[in-house]
This record gives sequence, structure tokens and C-alpha cells, in this order.
Amino acid sequence: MTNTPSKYIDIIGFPMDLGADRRGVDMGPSALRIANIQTKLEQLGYKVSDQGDIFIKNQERQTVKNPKLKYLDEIVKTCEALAKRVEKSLTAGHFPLCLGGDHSMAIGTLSGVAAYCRKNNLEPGLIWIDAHADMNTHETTPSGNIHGMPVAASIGIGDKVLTNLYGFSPKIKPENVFLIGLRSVDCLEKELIKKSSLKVYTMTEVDRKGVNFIINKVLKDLKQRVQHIHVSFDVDSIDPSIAPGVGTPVSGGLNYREAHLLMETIAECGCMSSLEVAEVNPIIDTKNKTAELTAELIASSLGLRIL
Ligand SMILES: [Mn+2]
Repeated sequence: MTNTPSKYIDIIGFPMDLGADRRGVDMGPSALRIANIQTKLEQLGYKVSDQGDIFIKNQERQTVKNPKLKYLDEIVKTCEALAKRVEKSLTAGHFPLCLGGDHSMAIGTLSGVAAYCRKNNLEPGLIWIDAHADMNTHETTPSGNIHGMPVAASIGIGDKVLTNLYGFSPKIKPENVFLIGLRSVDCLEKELIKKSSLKVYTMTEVDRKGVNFIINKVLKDLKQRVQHIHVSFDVDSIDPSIAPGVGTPVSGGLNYREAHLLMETIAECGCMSSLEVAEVNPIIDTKNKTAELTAELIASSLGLRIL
């Protein structure tokens, strides 16, 4: 188990909005850079290398071929490029920080993480912080949007083109996946979750048990089972009253302190080996406040403390 995140952080931008079929989230990486993410991390003592964005073709230059898997070809192609970059960063002993982009990016990020883990004989684990379960497949999706499918694809459920992305499947064992913050789950998705061995903490559990209890339990469980913890943070997990600029806002999310406490506790554990943030949408934001909050939360997850 790597006990401290690498001193070297590689920022990888993934300006993807095809998985959400809605413009705006493609500007997420820029919004996070404008919120000074690099400086914030350098102030914590990290050496940060911004590797720029992966090129993704505009929605306007493409057509939907399969309405149940919209923009599949471009998403697969670019997620494979992302996987390659993530794997390379980890192989160099660095910490990849992927800035989205809609959450379809996680199919790529997790492919890179899983490929690195396979080669190094490490078991990967995943903390998925999200208002949604992202457990749809082409058969259950009401929208055809691939950003609702990355958890399913990563545990090997769904269309083969997605599950086998980067050449192997599954990327991660469902029992090593912990979902926190859920409050909007589609009907058929619920059935898939119940049949799976995913560990799920909905907002009801957050209300009852509190973030402190939940994240400590998740980290303790994961540390016993895996050697690489990836955190996938969908900014829509936070309440839209403080994070309005997200792909799919849902009321009843994490409040300001709950979100920070979650990230601060992850930092204290010292066991996170890679991180991605998804779904920042500057077009429906107010003066970039959602990206500002997200940049603060990233800093908290990498060691920023009040004292
Ligand atoms: Mn999501």
C-alpha cells in the first residue's frame, strides 16, 4: 500500500461532454484551472505538471449512431487515450489528477488505473462520490447518455465495447467499489445495484450516520482489501445550493462541511493513489463558484488543513 500520495501530480484535462449530451461540462477543466488548481496544490508542496487536455471532437461535428449509447465511438477513443495517460503517470510514480468533463471519463481513468494495477499485482479499490449510481447499461438507460454507465462498465456490466475498453474486463471487483451520496437512481438501475455486491451509502445513510462515520468505515474496509484507492468525485454529489454549476443538479446533497470533511479524511488516510473530478459545468454556474469550491475540495483531499 502506498501510504502517501506521490509528491508529483500530473493534471490531465478531459473536456468531455458527449457522455452527458449537453454542452458546458466540456469547459470543466478550464474552469478548474481558472480556479487556480495548480497553484493551490503547489502551495501544499507538490510538484505539479499540467499536461493539458486530451483532444475531443465537438458534439456539433458528430452524429448519434446508437440512441442507447450516444457518441460511443468518440467516447471510447478518447477514454482509451485517457487510460494511456493515467497508466503512464502511475508508472512514473506520479499521482494522476483528471479534470472532467462528464463522468463517462471514469471508464478511461479506471481503465488506466486497472491496467497499472494488473501489471504491478495490486488490487484496485474505488470510492465513488456521486448523486447518481452511474450503474446504467444500454439496456436500462432512459437517456442513452454514457455518463450514467461508468460504474456498470467498470465492473463488467453492459455493452462489450465499454466493458472491454483498453482490452480487458472487469476493471474492478464490485465488492471493492463504495458509492457515497446517492439520491437519484433510475428504476432499472436499482435492480442492478441490488443484484451486485457494490457497497452503497445513500444520502439517507449520510443523514443517519454522518460523513465522518461513513468515510472512516469505507477507508478502513478498503485498506484491508486493496492496494490502490481511486477516488472518483462527481461534483453533483454536493448540494446545488452551493454547487449549482454541475451537469445534473439534484437537491439534497452534501453540504459544504460534509464535502470538505469527506476529502480531509481521505487525505488523512494517506491512501488515495489517483483522483478524478467530473461534471463541473461553468455555463450554468455563477461566477465560477462551483469550480472554486471543487478546487478547494481537491486541495482538501490532498492535504490542505484548516490549521
Ligand atoms: Mn456521476
